[in-house]
Amino acid sequence: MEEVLKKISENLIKGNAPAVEELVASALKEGIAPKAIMDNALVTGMAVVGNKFKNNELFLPEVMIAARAMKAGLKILEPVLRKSNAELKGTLVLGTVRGDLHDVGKNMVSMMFRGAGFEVIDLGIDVPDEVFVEKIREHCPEVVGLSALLSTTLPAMKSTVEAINAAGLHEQTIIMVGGAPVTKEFANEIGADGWAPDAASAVEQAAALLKERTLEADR
Ligand code: B1M
Repeated sequence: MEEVLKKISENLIKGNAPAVEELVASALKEGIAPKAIMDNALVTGMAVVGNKFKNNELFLPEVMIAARAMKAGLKILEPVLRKSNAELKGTLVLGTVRGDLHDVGKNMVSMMFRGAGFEVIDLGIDVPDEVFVEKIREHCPEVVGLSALLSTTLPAMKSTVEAINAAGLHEQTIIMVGGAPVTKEFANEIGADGWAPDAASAVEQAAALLKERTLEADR
């Protein structure tokens, strides 16, 4: 691993947000690809934090500080990714479902969609079903993205999909779901259109589903 990527990872694990911000900026200046910085420094650092948390080597406050450092790094990467894709491909309404406060992964999904040319309406965390429904009505997005990180909030994801169906809004939008406990089988079971294991594949999957829909409409 390049030295600067290793340093970003180490500082993220320590929760040193200013250092992460500075190092991400200098990695970009060195010409390292934004995706490499994301995958080989930020995500790898956060994975170490996750494992340490699981093994009781780190506790909640330290995890929160590491998450803040991750966000500081993402903030620097986002405009760079966005600049490379100016053409608007559609709108994404995105949020972490009710009861769930995790937003690092969701923010990465937001960033990748923005980078791919989508306008992203980010509803934040702990989003109730009715807010998803209201915002879909308001923005008529091509894609709706639901994120969940807790096995205990999977039922909230199911109930959001049900609420979108009940409001008659599913025909006009593609529902994508993801997050660590969300499997492809679960996505099928709750009637989501797409599932992706990571932020980059979420964009690819949404683009493929949108293309499929356009072809169907043309037939
Ligand atoms: Co929490 N937490 N947490 N936590 N936390 C987990 C998720 C956990 C796995 C840790 C563990 O025990 N090993 C565990 C869940 C167990 C389970 O349910 N199976 C857990 C727990 C138990 C809890 C609390 C209950 C702890 C407590 O209070 N006792 C509590 C719950 C609070 C709540 O939500 N109501 C809690 C709180 C927190 C913090 C607030 C301290 C903090 C969140 C800060 C924040 O997000 N702003 C936190 C963190 C940071 C974690 C870990 C360590 C890291 C999560 C993360 O940011 N990962 C996590 C352990 C782990 O994941 N190893 C853990 C990095 C991120 C890049 O990955 O979010 O998975 P991820 O996103 C990925 C993919 O999942 C995917 O793309 C991203 C990568 O490209 N993806 C999508 C995500 N959304 C997608 C949507 C898509 C497509 C792909 O389409 C729309």
